[in-house]
Amino acid sequence: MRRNRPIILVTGFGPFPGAPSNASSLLAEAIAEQAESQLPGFSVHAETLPTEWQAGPARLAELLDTLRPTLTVHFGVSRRARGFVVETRARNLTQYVFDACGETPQAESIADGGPNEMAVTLPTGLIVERLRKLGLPVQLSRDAGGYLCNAVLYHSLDHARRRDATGLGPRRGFIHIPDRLTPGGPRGPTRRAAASKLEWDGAVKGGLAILSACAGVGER
Ligand code: PCA
Repeated sequence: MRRNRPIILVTGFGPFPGAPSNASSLLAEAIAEQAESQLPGFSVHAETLPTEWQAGPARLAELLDTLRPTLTVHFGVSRRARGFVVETRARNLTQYVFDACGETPQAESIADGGPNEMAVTLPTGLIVERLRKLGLPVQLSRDAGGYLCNAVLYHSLDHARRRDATGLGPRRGFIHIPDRLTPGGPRGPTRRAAASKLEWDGAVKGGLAILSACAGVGER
């Protein structure tokens, strides 16, 4: 990582019950690798967060405190996603679902007394515009679920809110991608894989376009 450049943090998740390998982690790495040349003014850092109620948010807090990224884009997989799903808010709730180490959330809310919901601070409209221009499938979503993706997004936005009273803090947001996405193409001739409109190369290209849009790089 080069010093003195604004840092972009891109995260994916590790495996979790029902998802023995997680495409979001591979995608975060692939994006970061290519981003260094496409976003030369930035230092891009990829990280895989554990899909665990305790360790996931804890690792995220550590990364945000040490790297102090100007932009953070989180990626996670979704069974329902057919393309890029740009989340627009995080909600202060958890679903009683087992994580990668067999634990369940400790409470029904993420932060006791915290805001019921928080809006992401990425230019979501611009992201949609850029991805559509590339011919990639994309949609906006107001429901990031009740599992670790929503929890990590909530923690990420809450972290920015606490550290930055002006509300003009670092940009942070979340993108869901299809769970069947793999570097070699969709895994097996399943119906879900066939229904996914996003291929690996498009996912990497789209991921880079998302970073460029958020970092204020490229065409207006
Ligand atoms: N997807 C899960 C958690 C980790 C991931 O990749 C979710 O949608 O919450």
